[in-house]
Amino acid sequence: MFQKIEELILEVENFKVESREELESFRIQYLSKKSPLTDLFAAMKTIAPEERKNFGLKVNELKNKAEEKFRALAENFGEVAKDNGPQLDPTLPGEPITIGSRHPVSIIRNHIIEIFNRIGYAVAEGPEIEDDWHNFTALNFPPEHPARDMQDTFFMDDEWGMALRTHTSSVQVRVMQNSKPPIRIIAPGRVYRNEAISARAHCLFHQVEGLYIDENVSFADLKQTLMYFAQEMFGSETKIRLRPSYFPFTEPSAEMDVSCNICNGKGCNVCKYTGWLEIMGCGMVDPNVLENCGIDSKKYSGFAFGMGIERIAMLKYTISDLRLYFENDMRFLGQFK
Ligand code: 2NL
Repeated sequence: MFQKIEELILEVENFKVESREELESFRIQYLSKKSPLTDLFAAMKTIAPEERKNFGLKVNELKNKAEEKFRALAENFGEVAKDNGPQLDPTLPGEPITIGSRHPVSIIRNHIIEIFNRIGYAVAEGPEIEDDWHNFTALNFPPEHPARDMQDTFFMDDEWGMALRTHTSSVQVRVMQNSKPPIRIIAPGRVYRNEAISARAHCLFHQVEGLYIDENVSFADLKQTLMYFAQEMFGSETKIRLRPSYFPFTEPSAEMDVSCNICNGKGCNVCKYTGWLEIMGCGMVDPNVLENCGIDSKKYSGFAFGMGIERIAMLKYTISDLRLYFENDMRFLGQFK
């Protein structure tokens, strides 16, 4: 038996392979089911136990030699095949790739960021899971204040009152605590409310808030900044109007409307025949808020504003249902390039 294996090893070593056909006969002769290897492995059982180990080693040596030779030769012929001319025609047009597109919320968010970058606003970010102080107390919502009811969110039952932030004002609070005026930032991001999902409400939406603090910042600066924004976003003919409003963190406060860009102010069902569309809230930062965040309210003043990105996108693209933003329907998403 051992003698036979030695002979087979020599045969493998000396086997001449000069073509693909010869390589195939080598494979059939030494590596296929019909090769002596199959019989040798089967014979293992019949070998006396004290000789079995050596026998096994020898059979494996044969197997490895044959496999190695086959692998090396196959590679060789592979090389030759390439040199003989490619199987692949590189002049054929490529497989078409479907190119994705940005989500409308991302497109509008980037556009808002770009508009404010141009006038010196930097982007600030912060945690979506926020403590009670940064989301409410610092912003002049004392515990038990009724304005907290309007911003019901998802609370954790812990000692800090951790909750999903209801606005990105909490990011601005952190910036005020950690830096000195002048401060000029916008804070884009996800915010949460405890709302049943409908065409007009969602428990998750996206906001951009802005904050400008320096010496002598006035309501006129607020108005001019927001007019610049409105005209960059909706077109240079856009008019704005400010209506008095209330927020716990600003005084005075206002809602800003832009002239309806669908009917040009003549009245249509999007603007409900008023000619105006509400797009954001704004106001002068309440001195209490500045003091809470370690800024001297005698020396500094500032304005802040906040808008919902979905709302701006709805007006730009005439999207009628908020749920479309979150359903990931490709027929909807593919329309915004
Ligand atoms: C809205 C209204 C607003 C602010 C956000 C703000 C932030 C700080 C201090 C004072 Cl740190 N104010 N933000 C001010 C007025 C309105 O958002 O309707 N957002 C969707």
